[in-house]
Order: sequence, then C-alpha cells, then structure tokens
Amino acid sequence: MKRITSVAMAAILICSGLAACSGEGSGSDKSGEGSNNQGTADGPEADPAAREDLLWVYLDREDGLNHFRERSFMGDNYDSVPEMDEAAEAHSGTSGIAAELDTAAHTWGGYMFLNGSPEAESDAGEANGSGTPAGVDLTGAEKLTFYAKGESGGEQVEFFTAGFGWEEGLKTAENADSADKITLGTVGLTKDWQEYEISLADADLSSIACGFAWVVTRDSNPGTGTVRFYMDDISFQFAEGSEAPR
Ligand SMILES: [Ca+2]
Repeated sequence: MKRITSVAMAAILICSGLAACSGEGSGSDKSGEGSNNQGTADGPEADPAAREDLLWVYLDREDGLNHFRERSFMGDNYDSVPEMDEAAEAHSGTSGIAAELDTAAHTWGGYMFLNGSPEAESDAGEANGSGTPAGVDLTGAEKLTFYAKGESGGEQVEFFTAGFGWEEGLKTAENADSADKITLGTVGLTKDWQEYEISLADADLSSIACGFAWVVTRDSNPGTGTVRFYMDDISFQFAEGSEAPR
C-alpha cells in the first residue's frame, strides 16, 4: 500500500516535533477511579483498568497504563497538521480522544500511535533513542478493541494496527513491525459510541511499534470538509485469565 511508505516517512519527519504530545512523565494509575465505566458495579471486571488481560493503548489522557504514546501524523499535506485532543469526551473514565481532518486541505491523513520515536538513523526506530527497539512483543493478543463515534454520524474512517515499516506487503525498514497492517477497513461511524474489534488471529505480533492508527481520506468522505470523530478505550485483549505484558 502506498500509504505505508508515507507512514514511515511521516514518522521520521514528524515525530521529533511531537514530543509534547507523547504523554510521558505525568501518567498516573487511575485503576481505582473507574466511576464511569460500562457494566455492573460489582467485581473487578467492572473496572476495565483493573483487568490484567488488557494492554491499553489509550485508557484516559496520560494514564500510566497507556502504551504506544508517541503520536505521528501521516498524510499528503504537512502544512496544516491537525492535532488530536486527548482530553475530549469520554466513552468511559475521564477522557477520550477527538480527532479531525480537513478533507478540503488533505486528500488523506491520519495518526499512528507508536512506541517511542522512530529515528531517521535507525529507520524503523528505537524507543526514544534508548537503543531498545520500538517494537512491543504482543504475542498472545487475540484482538484489538476500541470505541468510536462520529461528530455527526456517517464519517468514514479506517482503523488499523501494525504495519509500521511495510510497503505493498514487503518490509521496507530494518526494524519493521513483525506483521503488515491489520486493518478493520473503512467503517462508517455513528453519532453514538460503538465498539469495534480487529481480530489478530494468526498474526506475528512479536514486534509491533504501531499499536493503533486511523486514516481519513477525501475519497471516502466526499464533500464533507472537516471530518471529526472520537475514540476511547483502545486496548489489546489477551486470552481470558492470562496476563498482558506491561
Ligand atoms: Ca477513557
């Protein structure tokens, strides 16, 4: 896919400028504060933050349980890079993510949620220059789940995981993700929160730098102008009763 080339380039070009968006430093474990969660109030399962079989990409803004905290814009126009608001309306907990793309200014664009800053020298990257590969071992993860909704309903958005450093089915970077892009495809969002799921069956998840990503295209949203939508509760689900890596 042509997009992945641009994905890799986007990460290299943009990541260093987005350090402030990476959500590092001030995270806190709010595992005892799940007052607005779905489900019943009794038992540990009522609080999703307490579940050990989940690895969170995004629970709440700057939550200590979040992974893949680097935000990297990808697209065909870097003159007007839209920022995401990570303290926006929540599906559960204290916050969710609001994202938008002006399809009059961009033919396509989106964000990857990465582990660390990929650096030009190492191509697919190190985790924040630490010498540690940016890929996370997610072996055992069965699916990625998240909630999303549109500002008005009808917004067409593609969601995927993995695929960092891949192009047209081939690895193009030394430390490319162990799996090519695993996509939900482009889905039409509704005005109310809906849960979505990407099955990870049979994928090699031993080294994944791109935990989550979204893309909006002009072609999928003709005449729409700015496409605005929301996401929350993004997590990798491991087998029930097992323990997700931390
Ligand atoms: Ca939340």
